[in-house]
Amino acid sequence: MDNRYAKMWEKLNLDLSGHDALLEVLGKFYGDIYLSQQNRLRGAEYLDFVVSEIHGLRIKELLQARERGQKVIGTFCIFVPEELTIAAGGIHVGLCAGADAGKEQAEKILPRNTCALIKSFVGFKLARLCPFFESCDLIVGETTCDGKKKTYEIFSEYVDMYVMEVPNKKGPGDRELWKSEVLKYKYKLEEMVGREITKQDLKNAIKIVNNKRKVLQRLNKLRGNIPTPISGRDVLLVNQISFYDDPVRFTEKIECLCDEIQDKVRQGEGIVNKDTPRILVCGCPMAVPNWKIPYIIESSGGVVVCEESCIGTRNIRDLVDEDGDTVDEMIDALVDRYLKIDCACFTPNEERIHNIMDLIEEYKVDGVIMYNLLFCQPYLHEAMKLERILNKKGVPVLNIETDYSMEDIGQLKTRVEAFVEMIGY
Ligand code: BJ8
Repeated sequence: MDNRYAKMWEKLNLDLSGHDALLEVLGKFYGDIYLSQQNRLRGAEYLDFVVSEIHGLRIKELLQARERGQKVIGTFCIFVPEELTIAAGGIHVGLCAGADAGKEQAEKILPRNTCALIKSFVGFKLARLCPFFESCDLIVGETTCDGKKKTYEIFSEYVDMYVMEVPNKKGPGDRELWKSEVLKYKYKLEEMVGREITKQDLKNAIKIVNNKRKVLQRLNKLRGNIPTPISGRDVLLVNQISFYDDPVRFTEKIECLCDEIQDKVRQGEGIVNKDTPRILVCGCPMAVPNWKIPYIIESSGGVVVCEESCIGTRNIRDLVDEDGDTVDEMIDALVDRYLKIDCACFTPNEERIHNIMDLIEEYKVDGVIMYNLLFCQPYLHEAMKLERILNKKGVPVLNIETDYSMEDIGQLKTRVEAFVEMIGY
C-alpha cells in the first residue's frame, strides 16, 4: 500500500486490501501497455505521473477543494455541462469506469446482460474501490440509454444522485426540453453553493472548457500527420485524463506535449513507418483503464489515428460560442453546443454517419474498427447500419463486440491481425 495515502483511503471507507490489489493489477497493466512503448514522447511523463497518482494526489486535491467549500460533481456522460459546474466554483469529474472490478457485486443488483461500462461503475461503488465516488458531493446522471436510466434508479439508493433528462430527438420541442434541463442543473448547483452563477463566472468557465477542447483538437490534428507521431494508446490516455485532471493544468501540459509533437512532425519523425495501416476506432466510450482495443490494434501492426467516441472526437469536435453577453445568451450557446453531440441514443442520428465519413477522409483512414460493448443496444444497432454504409463506399470495416474481460483477447487479436493484414495490401 502507498503509505502516503493510506489514511486518506481509510477515511474514505475504501476496501483497503481490494483497493491495493486493484492498484497492483493496474500498475502491471500500465507497464505492459504504456511503459513498454518505444520512442515515447517526453511529454508522456505527465501522463505517467497522473496515472500513478490517479487515486492519490488528485483525490487529495479534491478533498482539499471540498474543505475550501468547493463542490465535486461526478458524471457519467459528456452531456452534463462541465461549464456550469466550473461556473459554480465546482470540480467536474468523469466517473465512468473501464475495468471489471466489482462485477460480482454489480450483478447482484443489475441484470447480467447490462453493458460492462455500467456494471463497472456500479461495481466500483459497491466494492468500495473508487475514491472518486467517495469524494463527490453529487453524482449527476442523464437519461441517455435505457441501461443507464434504469441503473440510476437503483444507484440512487447508494449515492446522492441527480438525473438530467436528455431528449431522444433534436427537434425544436426537444431543444426546449434540453434548455430547461440545463437551467435546472444550473439552479441545482446554485442551491448547493448558495449563490447565483454570474455572467463572469459562466464566461470564464466556457473559456476554460473551450481551451481544454481546443488543445485536444490541436493534438488530434497533429496526430493525423503521416507518419503518425504519437500512438493511439497515448492519445486515448490523454482523452481519459481530460475527464478528471484539473482542466487548466491539463491544457497547459497538453500544449507542451503538442509542441513536442509539432517538432517531430517538422522533422518527419513518427512512431511507426508511413505505410502502417491507419485505423479509425468508432463506437462506445473507452473509460480509464480500458486500453484493450488500441493495445490489440497497435500490437497487431496497425496504428489508431482517431477515436470517434465520447472519449475522443465526439467530446471535442464542437466548442461553445464565446460571444454571449448575458447569462441567457451563454445558456443558449451551451444548449446548442451540447445538442450537436451525435450519441447513438438519438433517433435519427444521421449526422454521426457524416461525421464518420469526414474523419475517414481527414485522417486518411485505411480501415474502421467498430468497438461495441456487449449489450449496448444503441451502438450495436448503429454499428450494423454503419458497416453496410461503409462497405458500399468501399471502406473496410471490422465490427467488434466485447466487454472488459481478458478472455477474448486471443480471439480478438486473431481477427484484428487478419484485418490489418488485409488493409495493409
Ligand atoms: S453521449 S455514448 S457518454 S450516453 S456503452 S452505458 S450507451 S449501453 S456510454 Fe455514452 Fe453519453 Fe452517449 Fe457518450 Fe449505455 Fe451503451 Fe453502456 Fe453507454
